[in-house]
Amino acid sequence: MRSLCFPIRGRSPLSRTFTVVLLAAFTLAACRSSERAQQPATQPTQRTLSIIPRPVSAAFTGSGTFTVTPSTTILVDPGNAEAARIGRFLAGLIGNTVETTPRVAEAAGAIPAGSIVLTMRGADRSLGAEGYELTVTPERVTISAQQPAGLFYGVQTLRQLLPPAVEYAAAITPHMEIPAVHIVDQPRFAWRGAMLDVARHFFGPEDVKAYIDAMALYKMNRLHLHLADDQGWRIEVPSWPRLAQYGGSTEVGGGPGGYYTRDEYRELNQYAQDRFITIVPEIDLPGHTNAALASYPELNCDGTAPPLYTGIEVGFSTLCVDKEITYKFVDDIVREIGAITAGPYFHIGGDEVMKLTQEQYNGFIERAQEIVRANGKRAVGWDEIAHARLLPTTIIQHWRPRGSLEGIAEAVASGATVILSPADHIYLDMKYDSTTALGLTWAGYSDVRDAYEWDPAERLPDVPESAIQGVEAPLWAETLGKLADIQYMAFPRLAGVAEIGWSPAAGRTWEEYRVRLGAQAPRWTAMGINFYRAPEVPWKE
Ligand code: TNX
Repeated sequence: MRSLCFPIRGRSPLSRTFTVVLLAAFTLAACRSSERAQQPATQPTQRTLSIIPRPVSAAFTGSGTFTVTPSTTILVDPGNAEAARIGRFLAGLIGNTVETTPRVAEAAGAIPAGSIVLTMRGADRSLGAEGYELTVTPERVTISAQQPAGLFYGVQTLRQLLPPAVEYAAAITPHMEIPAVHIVDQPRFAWRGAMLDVARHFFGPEDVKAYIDAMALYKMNRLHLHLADDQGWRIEVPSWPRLAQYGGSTEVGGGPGGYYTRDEYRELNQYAQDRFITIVPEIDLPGHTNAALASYPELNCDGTAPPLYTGIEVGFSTLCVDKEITYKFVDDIVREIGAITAGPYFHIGGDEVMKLTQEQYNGFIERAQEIVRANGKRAVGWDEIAHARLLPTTIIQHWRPRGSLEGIAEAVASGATVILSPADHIYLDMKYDSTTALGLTWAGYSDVRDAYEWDPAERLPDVPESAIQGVEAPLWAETLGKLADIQYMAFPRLAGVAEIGWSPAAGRTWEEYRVRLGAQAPRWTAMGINFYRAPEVPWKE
C-alpha cells in the first residue's frame, strides 16, 4: 500500500495554513516538488511520519522543518530535576560524543531560537498523568506535559520524528530535520505491559535492559518478570538462600540457569523506573514451583525434595497448601522481594494447578492475596484466581482463549480489575506461522495482523472498559535461549500491543498500521533488534 502523499510547496499560501488532522490515516508523506530537490542532501526527498503508537491527534503545520544540530540547546524548567534527566536522555540520543551532544540547561527568560523546550508549566490539565503536547516549528520544539511521564513520552514521539540513525551508538548525524507538526496525545489504558519469562531460560540484566529500551520507545509502562517456575528460581531471597543458589542452577534443556542478585534486581527496577516502566515481579504459586520444592524438602507434603526439572511440561507441581510453613515461605518471599521492588504490584501466578481440589486452590489464593496486601502490595494473578474470593484491589490477568472465562465477570462485579493477555492474540511465544522455527502452537499461530486486530473492550462479555487496566503481551521462553530469540518473537508484534494499549480504537486499521510498522525496520536495525520480517508488512529498507 502507498502511504498518503500530501504535496507541500515551499511558499504557497496553502503551506502556511496547511493542517491535516490525522484521524482516518495517520501515515503522511510530504512529497517534495522538483524545486525542493535542490535543497541540501541531508534532506530526504520524501518524508513520512510513522509514529507508533498512533497519537490521539497529529497535524502537519506547514512545510517547515526544525533543524537539530550539535548547537541545539535543550531547555527545561528551572529546578525541575526530572525534566533535566529526561532532557539528558534526549541529548544522549541525539549526540554520541561531547562535541555532538546538545547542552541541557535551565530556561532563563526568552527562549532562544533553535531550542528544544521540555516544560511542565502551563500544560493543559486534560493531558492527565501521561499525556503530552508536542509542537515543532522551524524556530523551536516544545514538549509540554503535566507530569514527567508525559515529557518522557513526548520525547519518545520526537525520537520517532528523528532519523533512525540516532539509534546507532557510534553514528554522527550533524544536521537532522524534524517536520513542523502539532501532536496532542495521551494513553487509552493505564497498563501497557510486556512479560518476560526469565524462568524457563535465564536472561541476564543486560538482556532485560535491552527489552526495556525497546518497550520505552513505544510508551509501554509495565514489565512483568516471571521470576520463578518449575525450571528455575531467578531471584535471591536472603531467608531462603537455596531457592536461587540451587533452584536457580538450571533451565529448560539443562543449561546453567542463573538468578538476579538483590543488587541487580534493584538496579533493574531503577533502570525501568528511569524509563517510566514499573516492574511487576511474579512468583508463580502454588503450582509451577518445582524449583522451590527441589530446594526445600519441607515445602513438599511428603517432606521429600524432587529433582530439579528441565523439561517443558506444566501442571505437575504444587506447594503443600496444608502445611503452615508454606505460608511463612510465601510471606518471606513477598516481603523480601516486595521490599526491593519499586512498584506497588506483586504477581502470585495461580495458573495451571492440577494437583489441588478447587477448595484447596481457592483457600491458598485467598491467603496468598492477603499476605500480599499485608506486605503493602497489590496482588495480580492469572485468570484462574477469579474462582477465589478476591479483594477489590486484586488484578486478574486474563490469558486463556475464548470459552474459559468463568468467574471473571463476577469478580469484576465485586470490584476486581483485569489485564488482557489473550493467548490467541498476544502470546508472543506463539509461532507466526508453520515456518517459524521458535515458539509453541498450543493457542494457534499468531501472525502480526492477529496480534494487532482486536479491541480490548470487546474481549470479555460483561466486563466494562472501566474495569480493564490494559493489555500485556507475555513472552514464554521454553524455546527461547538468547536475546535474539526473544526479539525475533517480540518484534514486530510487541509494537502492535503497545498501540492497542495506548491509541484510541476508533480509526485503528490494519491497512494503515502495517505501513507505519514497516517504517520501524531501519530503527530496529540501528537498535540491534533481531526482528521477523513478516511478509504481510511493507518493510522499509
Ligand atoms: C501457559 S500462560 C502457561 C505457561 C506456559 C505458556 C506457554 C500461563 C499462565 N501458563 O506456563 O509457559 O502457556 O505458552
